[in-house]
Amino acid sequence: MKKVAIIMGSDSDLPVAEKAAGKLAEFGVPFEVHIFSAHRTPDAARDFARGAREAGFGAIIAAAGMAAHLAGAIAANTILPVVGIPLKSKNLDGVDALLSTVQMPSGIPVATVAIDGAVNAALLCVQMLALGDEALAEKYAAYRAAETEKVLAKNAAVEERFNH
Ligand code: RP5
Repeated sequence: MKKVAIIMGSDSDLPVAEKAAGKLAEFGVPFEVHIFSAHRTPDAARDFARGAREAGFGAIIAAAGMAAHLAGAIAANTILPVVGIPLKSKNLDGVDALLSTVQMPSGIPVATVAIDGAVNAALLCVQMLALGDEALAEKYAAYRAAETEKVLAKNAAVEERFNH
C-alpha cells in the first residue's frame, strides 16, 4: 500500500497532526511524520515534496498555522494529491491559515479541510488510497456505516427522552 506523509510546519502543530496519524493507524495505512516549514526550512520542504512519489507516498497531508504556505509549497513541488489542514492560531483563530491554505491559484490544487480538521484529512487520504485497494475500501465503508449507527443510536436516545 502507498504511504501517507503527514507534514507539519512546527512541533507546536503536533497535537493536531497526531489526530491524523491516529486515524490512519486505525485503518492500517502506513504513514510518516515530518516537520518541514515553507518559511523556516524551504529547501527541505521542497526536496521532500519532489521525492515523495518516488519514495512510495500516495498522498500528503500538510498542516500549518498562521501565514500557512506549507500545503501550497508542497503541492507546487509534487503531482501527488495534497490535503491541507489550516491550524488554529492564537490571534486569528485559524482564519489566517484557512485563507492561506484554501485560496490556491488555479492549476495547483490543495484539498483544504476545516480548521484543525485532522480526522477528515486522514479520511480523505484513506478514500484516495482505497480507489486502488478493495480491502481498504471495505474497511472504510464499514467505518462509515458504524459512524451512521452511532448517530442513529444517539437520535433514538434523544427521541426516547423527549418525544412522548
Ligand atoms: C507555522 O507557524 C507553524 O505551522 C505553526 O502553526 C506556527 C507557529 O509555529 P511556532 O512558532 O510554534 O514554531 O509555520
